[in-house]
Amino acid sequence: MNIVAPSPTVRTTCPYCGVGCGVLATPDSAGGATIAGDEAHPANHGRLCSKGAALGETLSLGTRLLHPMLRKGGSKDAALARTDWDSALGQVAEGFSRILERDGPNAIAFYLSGQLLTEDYYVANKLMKGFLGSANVDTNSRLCMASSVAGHRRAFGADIVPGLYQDLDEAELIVLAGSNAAWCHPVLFRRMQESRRARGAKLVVIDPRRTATAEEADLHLPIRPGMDATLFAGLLVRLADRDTFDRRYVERYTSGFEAALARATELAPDIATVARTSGLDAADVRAFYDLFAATPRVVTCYSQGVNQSAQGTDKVNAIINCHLATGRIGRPGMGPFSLTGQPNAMGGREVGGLANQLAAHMSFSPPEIDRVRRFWNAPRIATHEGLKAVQMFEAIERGEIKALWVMATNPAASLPRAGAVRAALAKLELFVASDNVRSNDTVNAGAHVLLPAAAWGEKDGTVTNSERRISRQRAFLPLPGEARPDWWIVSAVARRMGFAKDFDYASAADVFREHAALSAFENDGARDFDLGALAAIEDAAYDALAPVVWPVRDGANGDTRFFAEGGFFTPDRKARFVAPEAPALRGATSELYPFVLNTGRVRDQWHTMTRSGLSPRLGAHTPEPFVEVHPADARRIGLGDFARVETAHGEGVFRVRVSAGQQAGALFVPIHWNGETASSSRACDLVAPHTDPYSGQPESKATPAAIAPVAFAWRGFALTRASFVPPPDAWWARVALTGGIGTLLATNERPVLWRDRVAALLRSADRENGSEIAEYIDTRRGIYRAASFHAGRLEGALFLGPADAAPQWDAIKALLELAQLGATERRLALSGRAADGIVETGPVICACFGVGLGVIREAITSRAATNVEAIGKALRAGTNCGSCLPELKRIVHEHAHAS
Ligand SMILES: Nc1nc2c(c(=O)[nH]1)N[C@H]1C(S)=C(S)[C@@H](COP(=O)(O)OP(=O)(O)OC[C@H]3O[C@@H](n4cnc5c(=O)[nH]c(N)nc54)[C@H](O)[C@@H]3O)O[C@H]1N2
Ligand SMILES: Nc1nc2c(c(=O)[nH]1)N[C@H]1C(S)=C(S)[C@@H](COP(=O)(O)OP(=O)(O)OC[C@H]3O[C@@H](n4cnc5c(=O)[nH]c(N)nc54)[C@H](O)[C@@H]3O)O[C@H]1N2
Ligand code: SF4
Ligand SMILES: [Mo]
Repeated sequence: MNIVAPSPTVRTTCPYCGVGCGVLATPDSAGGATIAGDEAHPANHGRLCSKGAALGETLSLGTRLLHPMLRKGGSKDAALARTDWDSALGQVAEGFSRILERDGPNAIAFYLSGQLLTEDYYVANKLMKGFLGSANVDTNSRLCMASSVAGHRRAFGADIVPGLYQDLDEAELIVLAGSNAAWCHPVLFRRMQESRRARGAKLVVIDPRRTATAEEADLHLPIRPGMDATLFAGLLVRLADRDTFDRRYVERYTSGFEAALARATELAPDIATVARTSGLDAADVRAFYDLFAATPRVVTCYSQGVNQSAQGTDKVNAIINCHLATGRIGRPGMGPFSLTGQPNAMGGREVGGLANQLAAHMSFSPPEIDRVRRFWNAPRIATHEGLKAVQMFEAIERGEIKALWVMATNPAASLPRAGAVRAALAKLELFVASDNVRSNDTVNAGAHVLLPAAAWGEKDGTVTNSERRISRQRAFLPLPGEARPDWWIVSAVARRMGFAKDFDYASAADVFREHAALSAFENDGARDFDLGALAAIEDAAYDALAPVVWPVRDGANGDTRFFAEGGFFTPDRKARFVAPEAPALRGATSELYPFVLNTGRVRDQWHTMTRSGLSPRLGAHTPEPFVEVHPADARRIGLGDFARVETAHGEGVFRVRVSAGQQAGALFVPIHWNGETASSSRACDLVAPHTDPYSGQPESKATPAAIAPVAFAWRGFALTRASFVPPPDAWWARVALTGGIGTLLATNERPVLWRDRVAALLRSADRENGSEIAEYIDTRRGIYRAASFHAGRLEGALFLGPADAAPQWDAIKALLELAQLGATERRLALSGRAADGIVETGPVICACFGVGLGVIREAITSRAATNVEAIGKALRAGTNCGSCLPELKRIVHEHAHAS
């Protein structure tokens, strides 16, 4: 008898956001794992948000790229065919060598990602910058953290987040600027909420939209898009003429204060001017300024509403100015705090993965180039900055870059002007993509070589979170198929290009030691980023490495804060105040494009959905792409259920959501949907490529746009076991369901005409093997329904009906989960109506326990549970990860006001 040993639990780190929560993964014997929060991890103390908690649902191999693939003949229309590692690596090495020899280092580029591990990132950066002689290595962090990096470097002389998460526990005022932390950094947001409960800390949220985060705030400032620098300039003016001004700190440790104050006074002489330019109530502005001035323990967190702006760096510096002027930096409970997005956005910055950095927080000054060259023993080191992401893809478009390797990012869906990016990719002579999935918008833009990378759970290495804490990601699953870690893939190519001894790594630990050694090389305290104490770490100690905040050098091992007593990394060791330019959005609205299009995230999806999109739990919260519009605009334009949003760069069709939380004249579209998950709802097709002059980060939050109603006469859905391909002119959006896939449909083609597609829809609808199709046709009302059954279970269903009585799938989708349908359930499969006494679940609010809006409303109206705590007790909603607590509160509130 075989006795299967119980699988050990592995400590690892969540692969989603920059909070960097510790995760306990216990693999099962079927390729999956049970997931729990790690109570010993200092970032989350055991908590996980909805995305982290659902990680177990994203481990299946159905969409994975498991073998290297080549497009024969190099044409983008040729089919991809499986190949072996030897041929694939040979193609990549030979192609890069040939193009480098022929056209020089400006003709090649790597485009990397904050979802790579530090070790992967290090090896890719070293190969390109040290051995191929080009600094055309940029990363999706350019779209994400670049303005914070540039702002930190301008103010501090180095890219440093000065504080720690503990500061949020100790702050008395937390300001969130351009951050929807309740949805995007949920575990950290809960930590803030606890601090409010425990210590009465106040929360101010600065965001044009009334987000789930803003709803929780003591004060929400619905700022006019782009105007943050004015608001913080006004704050600087107020701080300067009060006793909160820290003259000692400013005189000893900073320079440039007078010039910054003079500019601030021009931009924001008084509260009335600030209120007028930033579209805020003067009383709110005053309340914010008074609160900030009166509260020494203040942390200002900021994220993409600040960074993703053509003046993002100025916004960052306008915030930092206020902390420098009050000396509120680097001490418990105070400081400016850039929230990083991706799990390893920070690690990428540490290795130098951006085109304007060289390595280990060194840039392109001659002594630094020489130092890195000697450390690497580099034959051909890059001597100047490379192209930043947007410019890199423009160079591809112009045919100047001829070979590109994309790793762990989906630029054809996430870069501004994504339609043009797709077209540009097709021009490449060599286009290599390393990814986890077989199909995404980038791969489908014509990649010639696909390299199967190890995914979360299979790969091993380190990531650094928002507070500079390095944590291990550890493997708990075997490598599937022929997948390999990214560092292994890059090293194998490097060896084939003739650099065998310099890329002779046997493990992630090998790479980490070299990275740590470089950080300490000729450092002696001159550079902030220093992992010297880890440079000789043994394999076993690396495997066991506990989460640790850098610097990690002898004499500084622990949770270090920076700058309480100066010590900046500028030549004179003083911080710089920076005078911001007058704020203005780069793209001006016009008669043709009168709206400002904002883009961002929803609670339960991650970026282009390649992983979160596999989870039925996560899909239930927001199953379809939408555009959010203010009620007055919706009325004026006569918007119905759907709208077309158009900009100078592209267009898309979205479900309309009318919300008073949106400003008049503004639109919001989520970034997640793409060519794999919807027919025509790609946010980045619409976005302008305007970039910040210092950081190169695009203004992804403010593109001039037009919106117009779109009418679909018929609506419905398909439920299938495998994906369903709707006809080309239908609108559709796809979502994972337990046991299958749901496709939401809208069409102008009469439902009965869809009958022709039923066979394709119901894959196993083959009477000979016992499948049967049942149909319901009502030509007068325009209703068509079909369901197919095989061996007693539901194989698929297609429901279409008039738009004003659109069929709902709530009751019927659960049938996909049943192994055997009884007579009632079979009737239900064709009627779609819930049986008496069963409440329709509606859109899922609590992802952890699958509790829908319908059920929550029913509990409130029946008075079974009328507040958030009681709902938790009765339905469990909100009692696990807490991501839905802000929404539960709103639902309770709405009912209280309605009744
Ligand atoms: N659920 C979920 N969480 C995520 C991610 C995800 O995909 N899904 N991605 C992760 C990543 S990589 C990142 S970078 C972070 C991003 O985290 P956030 O930055 O919090 O998220 P966003 O939704 O991009 O944008 C934040 C807010 O900026 C506001 N904003 C727009 N313009 C302005 C402006 O001019 N001024 C101000 N003050 N605000 C403005 C928007 O209305 C929006 O609510 O989230 C991380 N966490
Ligand atoms: N309009 C607009 N555009 C935006 C933003 C916005 O707010 N508005 N936000 C920007 C921001 S902040 C970000 S961070 C980007 C994110 O945009 P992307 O990075 O393009 O989005 P992802 O879906 O995370 O893409 C990651 C890809 O890498 C693969 N992958 C995951 N893990 C690994 C791995 O370990 N190895 C390899 N080789 N592949 C892996 C996944 O399958 C997926 O295909 O989008 C940016 N674009
Ligand atoms: S907050 Fe959620 S997504 Fe972010 S690291 Fe923690 S569990 Fe993962
Ligand atoms: Mo990001």
